[in-house]
Amino acid sequence: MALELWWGSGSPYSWRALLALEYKQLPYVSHQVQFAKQEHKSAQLLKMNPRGRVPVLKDDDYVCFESLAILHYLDRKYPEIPLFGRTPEETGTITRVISEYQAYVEEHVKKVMYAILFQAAEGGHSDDVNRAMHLLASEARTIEGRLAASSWLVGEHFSAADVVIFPGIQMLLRTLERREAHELRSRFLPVETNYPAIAAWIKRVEALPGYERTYPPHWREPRES
Ligand SMILES: N[C@@H](CCC(=O)N[C@@H](CS)C(=O)NCC(=O)O)C(=O)O
Repeated sequence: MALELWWGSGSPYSWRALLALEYKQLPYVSHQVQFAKQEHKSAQLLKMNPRGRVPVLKDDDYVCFESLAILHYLDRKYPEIPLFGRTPEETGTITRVISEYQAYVEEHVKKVMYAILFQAAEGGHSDDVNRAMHLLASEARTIEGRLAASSWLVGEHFSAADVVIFPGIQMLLRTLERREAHELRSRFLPVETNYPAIAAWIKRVEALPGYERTYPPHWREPRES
């Protein structure tokens, strides 16, 4: 039986699962769910993931959800092209970099995205959002430092650290391009000037085989603003 993945366009967590499958060169049946039609809350999906969220992976009878769990499952089940390192030390560092991202970065990305996409403020962002941007700029400096020293976030190979962090950074950059973010973006954009090593890393990820199949389809459509 084939691997099957249910995913949504623009979901950074779904993007992780897609990147992992493509990087590991695993054939899979792709089921894009339409958030607008609430397809992620269908009986079939709720049966697999009672939280009604994507991504959801199915491999024969085994169902896995939560993007990080999916990455671990795929790596244990299909170890040929590893995502969690080739040595215990690499595994430790990859896991640490992911943990740091989850502990110190992700909530700020979400805060900025929420403020720009859903509160649609044109200016006068709250202290909270400005603080989140300040913290993000400092965390991005750390990531920039890692990428100035090596091609990938950990070691000489693309890894789960890149898979986890890349979609979050892409979401942030896309959010900052919006008109409503004009007061927030100056520290970040253009990324090539402010964070040249991150910009070069984005290009390296984009050049990976199969990357185009992971790119959120609705991002190719013209934007409202
Ligand atoms: N912690 C989960 C988060 C999954 C998640 O929140 N997915 C969002 C899309 S980005 C979703 O399905 N949201 C639908 C909803 O909350 O109703 C993971 O890592 O997979």
